[in-house]
Amino acid sequence: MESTRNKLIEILSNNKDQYISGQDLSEKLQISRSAIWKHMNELKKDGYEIEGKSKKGYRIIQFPNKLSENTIKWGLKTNWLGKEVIHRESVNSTQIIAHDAARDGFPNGTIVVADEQTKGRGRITRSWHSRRDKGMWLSMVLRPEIEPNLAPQLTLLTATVLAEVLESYTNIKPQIKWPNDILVNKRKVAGILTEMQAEQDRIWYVIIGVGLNVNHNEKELSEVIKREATSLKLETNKEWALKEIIQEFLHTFEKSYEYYLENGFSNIKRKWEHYGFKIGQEISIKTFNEEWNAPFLGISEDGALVTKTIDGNTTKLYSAEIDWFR
Ligand code: BTX
Repeated sequence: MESTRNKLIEILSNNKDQYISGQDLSEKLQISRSAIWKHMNELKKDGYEIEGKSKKGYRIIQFPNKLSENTIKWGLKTNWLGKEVIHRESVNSTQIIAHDAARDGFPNGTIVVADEQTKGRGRITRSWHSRRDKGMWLSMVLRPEIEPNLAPQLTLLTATVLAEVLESYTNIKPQIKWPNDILVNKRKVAGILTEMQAEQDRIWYVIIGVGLNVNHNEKELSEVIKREATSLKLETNKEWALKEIIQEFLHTFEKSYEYYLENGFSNIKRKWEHYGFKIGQEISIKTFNEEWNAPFLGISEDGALVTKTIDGNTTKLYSAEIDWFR
């Protein structure tokens, strides 16, 4: 039953500019015309808008706002990213599902999307708050032919893609806080988590997880993260269609990723620095034995923070405690 229905949606999606007759549908799906009619009514109940015209047949006009494999694919302009979509209503973490998919041989460009995560992961042992239907909780399976030590560049690339999409699509002014928090008005709207399986000189696969707060109101950003987090809705006073944001993100990511694989990192570095939070300004730095103030000069090819030592020499930092908001 379920699979007939999915097939029906698929056929209608592929024919979106023209009508398809009840007769054709019944032949393709091997079910009676009255069964088709029943399916159509069910789809309408779920929020699909379907036009039925006598003599011409059926045509799909609008997908429901709910996410599903079909709604994500319908109207997606990519060539390979998101051609395979795994959508779940509720998962522990899309990262875990994506790792399983990658190990099971799902192709480069497979994406995993969930309405809700019950154990969303941040970096190290931190967690990521992923409320049902309120944000983009998405992981991508990628199989890049680059050296494993270049993988951090993919995180920086993802951050620039997110910043570009937010700026062009929602008209807000995002900034990237090193290494990869996306801020709007100094509050975190998105985070990125890159995980990989690799041997010394070869990447098996990379999973890039992106969490973006979209339609949360003040109350829905839980107490713990409220003061440091925001959502697109809070910043723009309007609700956003998750499906469209996902599609914009995937489309922009695919283009930037292909460009990066062909041309290297320099363009990404430039873009990252364009959005970089506090670039050119003084920051407070703390390493395990020293504390000092110095200008944030930019990022290096390997994603390190470029700054000055206490003696004034240019240096790269890979990890340090930075007080960004002093
Ligand atoms: P991070 O370690 O930089 O950020 C985690 C920290 O951010 C938390 O400790 C908390 O303070 C804060 N935080 C938690 N949830 C939110 C939120 N919704 N908005 C703003 N701040 C928050 C960043 O880690 C990486 C996050 C990746 C999330 C994606 S979602 C899809 C995929 N699946 C999964 O489990 N993780 C990734």
